Amino acid sequence: MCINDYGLSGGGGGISCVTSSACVTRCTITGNSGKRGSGVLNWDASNGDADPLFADADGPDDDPDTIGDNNYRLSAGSPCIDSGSNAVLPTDTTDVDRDDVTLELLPEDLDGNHRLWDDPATPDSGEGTPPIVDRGVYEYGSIPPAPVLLAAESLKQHGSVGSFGISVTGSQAVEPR
Ligand SMILES: [Ca+2]
Ligand SMILES: [Ca+2]
Ligand SMILES: [Ca+2]
Ligand SMILES: [Ca+2]
Repeated sequence: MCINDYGLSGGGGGISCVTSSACVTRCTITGNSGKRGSGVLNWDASNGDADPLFADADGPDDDPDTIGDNNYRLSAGSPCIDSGSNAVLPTDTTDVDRDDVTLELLPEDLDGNHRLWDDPATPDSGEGTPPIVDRGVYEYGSIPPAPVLLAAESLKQHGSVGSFGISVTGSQAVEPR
């Protein structure tokens, strides 16, 4: 979630607890302003407020409020790389990789690249078995999953003539042979 110059009614910053008590873990919130109200923001040591080093947070038009051109992908050295928690990855309820498996962990980031991906140049500071998920919706340095053969309507022996249909999933180019 990215919020720029956001003003809550009655004051507060990106997070303001009035009567509730929010618990925040493994998040990066930068530029947050003061707390108001009687609620408690449970902010543990896993969080941070360092600049996430987005590739271009205000986009080519240099305006953070025009989000269409803003680029929230991470840059090298971002504190968000390999610092998330694999345990809180949601399941793939909408089957983003179209493999008919919805009980697996979300396999792709917003670009369709591997959601769990290690940046070897960044020490892992997150939780889980490596590779560690990044904070945010993009995984730094990740690549698209390899195309997977989902089904073949029929199989032909080498040298035989005929046609059959196949379906694949993935975002890399596939060369029929
Ligand atoms: Ca912009
Ligand atoms: Ca990662
Ligand atoms: Ca799936
Ligand atoms: Ca790493």
